Amino acid sequence: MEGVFLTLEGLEGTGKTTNLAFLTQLLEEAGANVLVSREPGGTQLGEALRELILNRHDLQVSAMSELLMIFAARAQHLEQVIKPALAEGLWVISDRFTEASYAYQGSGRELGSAAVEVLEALVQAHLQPDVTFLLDIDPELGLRRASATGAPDRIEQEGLAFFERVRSGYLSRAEQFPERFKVVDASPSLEQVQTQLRMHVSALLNEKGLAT
Ligand code: T5A
Repeated sequence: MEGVFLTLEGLEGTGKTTNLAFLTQLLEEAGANVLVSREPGGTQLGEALRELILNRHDLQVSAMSELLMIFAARAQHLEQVIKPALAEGLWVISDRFTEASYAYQGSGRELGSAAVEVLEALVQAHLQPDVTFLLDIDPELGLRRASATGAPDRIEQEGLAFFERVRSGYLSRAEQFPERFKVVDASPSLEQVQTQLRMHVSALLNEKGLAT
């Protein structure tokens, strides 16, 4: 039996971490076996690369090097964690995946989508998430929320214009792939955000034959 692959995307402070727990709970209550992971990360190599990408403020990292390290982490994550879990029939939720590369490196760093597409084809072949939840938020509000959670990492130190480009990148991908993306307005209260998520998850569980 093949599992189900869900990804959670959005700007910093949009509520991914908070809502990951909520999604997991909804799925487990419906009887799904859930595996939660994250990118960059999810494996020992991926977590080491994450540290280099986000927290080594002493290193110079070009946009292309950043993209390649993220895909190196993703290749390991896919082989070691995601594919085996899907093969076992688990529901895998990844806190960020390739849509973040289109949004942050393709749009934010202005590398363009073609560079991301080449690596996506090489690393993933035809594997795509079944559903991508995009928590959409105005960057100013997202960054304000994120600033409450600790010191900014290397990417969080970017200016507002960068995050505006990231947001437009996400939204234009959502327009391009309306079947896979579920866009959720992340600006209202947590309760209102979770009402929207619950609606999408109920539809998905029905589609997969699991009662809610
Ligand atoms: N990256 C990653 C790339 O550039 N390319 C890639 O391909 C990939 C995979 C990873 C970084 O790596 C980059 C993107 C990122 O810069 P990350 O670990 O995913 O970073 O983390 P961040 O997005 O930085 O995580 P944050 O913790 O900042 O944001 P979250 O998880 O979206 O937000 P969360 O849940 O921690 O919430 C932030 C605060 O807001 C509150 C929460 O309680 C918390 O205090 N909150 C709300 N408050 C009011 N109303 C609501 N609706 C709220 N929802 C949450």
